[in-house]
Amino acid sequence: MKAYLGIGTNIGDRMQNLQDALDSLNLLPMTSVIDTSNVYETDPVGYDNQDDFLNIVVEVETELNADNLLGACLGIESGLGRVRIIKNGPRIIDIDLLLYGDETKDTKTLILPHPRMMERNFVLKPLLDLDFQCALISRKNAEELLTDEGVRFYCSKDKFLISK
Ligand code: GSY
Repeated sequence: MKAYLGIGTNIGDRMQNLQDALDSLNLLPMTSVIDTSNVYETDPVGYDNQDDFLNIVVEVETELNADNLLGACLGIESGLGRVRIIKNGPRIIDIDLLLYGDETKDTKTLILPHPRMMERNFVLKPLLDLDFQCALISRKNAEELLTDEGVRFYCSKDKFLISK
């Protein structure tokens, strides 16, 4: 199954945090990173008094089901040192499951598509770098909602080393 993950970081060496997250995703069973967006520097959303984020969106191919993929992402966040102190506050790494194929879901632990993804320029801008296909969300709809506010190109995806 093809899935899209939104990744954000605003503590420490942000590019290294993104690379570490990509390496960890590639180490998951039955899962490969297929492509990543370019990197965007973005104004914090939800809690202003914190540093700017770097954000990317990543396409993975996985045989894990959506719940197990989400669990694996939470495990990667913990493994990379994320601690939850302030709601919407600074974080070494945040990995959100945005889309899992064309699956819709609404449980206590997982809502698909991600309920706030279409309101967030820091998700839409990198998502549109990718050749994403999803019956639930059209490119046109994402393009119409994107405003570019608070989102700046930071560097090319070529800075990442993706090796399986
Ligand atoms: O939901 C992801 C974590 N997050 C971010 C983020 O990744 N980027 C920006 N710009 N703001 C954010 N607020 C939260 S919470």
